[in-house]
Amino acid sequence: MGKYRIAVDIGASSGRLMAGRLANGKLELREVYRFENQLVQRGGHFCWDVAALFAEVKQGLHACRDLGIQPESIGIDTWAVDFVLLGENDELLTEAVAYRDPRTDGMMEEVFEIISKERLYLETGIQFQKFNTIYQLYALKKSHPDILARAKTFLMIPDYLNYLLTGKKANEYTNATSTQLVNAFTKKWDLDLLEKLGIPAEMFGEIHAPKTVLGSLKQELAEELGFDLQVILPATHDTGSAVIAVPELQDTIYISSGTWSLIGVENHFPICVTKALDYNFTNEGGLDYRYRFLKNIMGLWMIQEVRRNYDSVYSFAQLVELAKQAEFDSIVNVDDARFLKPDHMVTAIQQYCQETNQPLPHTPGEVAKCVFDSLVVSYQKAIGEIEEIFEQKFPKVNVIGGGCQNELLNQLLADATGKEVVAGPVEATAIGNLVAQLMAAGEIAGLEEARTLIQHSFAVKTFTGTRGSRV
Ligand code: LFR
Repeated sequence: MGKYRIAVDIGASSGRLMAGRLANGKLELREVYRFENQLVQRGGHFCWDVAALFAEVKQGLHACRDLGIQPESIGIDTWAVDFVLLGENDELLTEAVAYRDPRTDGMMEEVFEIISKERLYLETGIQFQKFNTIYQLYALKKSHPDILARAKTFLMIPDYLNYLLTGKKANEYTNATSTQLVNAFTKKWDLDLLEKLGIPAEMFGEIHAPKTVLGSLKQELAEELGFDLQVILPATHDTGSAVIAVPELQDTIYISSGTWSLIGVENHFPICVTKALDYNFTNEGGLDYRYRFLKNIMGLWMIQEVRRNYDSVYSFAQLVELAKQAEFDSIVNVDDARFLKPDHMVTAIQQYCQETNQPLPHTPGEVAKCVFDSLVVSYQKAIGEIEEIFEQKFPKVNVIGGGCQNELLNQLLADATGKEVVAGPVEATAIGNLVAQLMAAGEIAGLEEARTLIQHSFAVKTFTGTRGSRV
C-alpha cells in the first residue's frame, strides 16, 4: 500500500482535496474535503478570495488529520491565467482579479498594435482569449503603472498558494504557458515580448516543470497541522492535470468538461500553422513537455449561470431532465463573447435567439436544452476543425471531468457526430495531479505507466449514436 498524497483541485465554482494512493496495482481515490468558490466584488472588479481559498486548503488538511490520513505530499491545481503580484516585502500588491472581469476589454487589440497577432501566435502558440494574463497585465499597466513598477514577484494562483504553504516562490510551467508570455519552443518567459509590452521581466521567476519537489511546509504551518509533508508541483493548470488522466489518446479527441469545455488532442510539439491560428487553437504546455492542442468552448458555465438565474431551485440533474422533455431547437453560438460574463445568462440567451430570428426559450427546460444542443454544435465544429488540421478522422471522443456525468450531453454528442463517446474518469484533474506526484516520488515510472494504471483503476462509460448507452 502506497502512502497517501493529496490533490488540491480548485475550480471556478468549487474546490476539493482528494487523497490518493497506490493499492493493489490500482490508484485509489478518496474525497477528503470540499468547499465552494465564487467570484467576489472588490474595488470595482470581480476577484477571487485567495485568502479564503488558502484557509480552505488548510481546513482540508485538518480534515485529513481528523480522518487519520497523514499525507506524504500535496499538489495544487487551479484554473489558469490569473495571478497576484508581490512587492518588495512579499506583500500583496494586487487582488487576484478574475479572468471574467471586464478590465481586459479592448486590451487584445491594443497589444496587437505593439506585436502582431501572427507573431504572438508563432512565438507562444497560445490561443487568443481576451482574459489571457498578457492582456490582464497590459490592462494593469495602463490603469496602475505604479503597481507594476513596484512589483517584485509574479505568481499565478497555485504558485501563490504554494508560496503560502512553503514560503517558496516558484512559477510552474504548465500554468505559465497560459499567460501567452512563454515562448512555445524555448519554454522560457519571452523576454523580448515583455520588453516590447513594457512589463517588467524581473518579476518573473525561473519556470519549474511539473514533478518538481518544492519542499516542506513552513514550520508554523507544520506545527499547526501536527504533520509535515512535501509540496510537489503537479501540472498546476487544472486542464494540464486533467489531460494527463485521459486513459487512451490513440485516435481520440478529448473534452475536459467542467466550467469550460476544453476540446483537443495531445501533441509532442506545438502547431502554429495559419489554420490553427484562424480557428484559435492553443498549444498549452503539459507534463513532460507534451502540448495540449485544444480550444476553449464556453462549457458548463452557461448552465451554472442559468441555474443561478433560477435561484438554484433546480439541481443540475433536474435541469438535464427538463431539457430531455423540452421540445425546442434554437441554437446559440456558445462562444459569443456575450456569454463570458453576462448580467443574466437566460436573458442573454433569449436576446441571442431574438437577434437571430429563432424562437426564444422560456421555460427552464427549453433554456437548458438550448444550452446543451448549442454546446454540442460547438463541439462538433471544433472536431471538424481538428480533423481538418490533422487531415485525419478521430473515431473516438473521450469526455473527462465532472461534466462527463451529463449523460444527455454525451448522448447528444454521440448522436450528432456518430463517434464513440467515452465518458470518464470523472475525477480526471485530481487523478492527473496525483500521478504527477507519484511520478515525482518514483512510485510511477512515467506517463505511459500512469495511463495504463488509470485505465485499470477507473471505469468509463461508452455512448454510441445508434445503440444508446452501454457500460
Ligand atoms: C479550466 C481553465 C481553462 C482555462 C480557463 C481560464 O478550468 O483552466 O483551461 O482556459 O479555465 O483559466
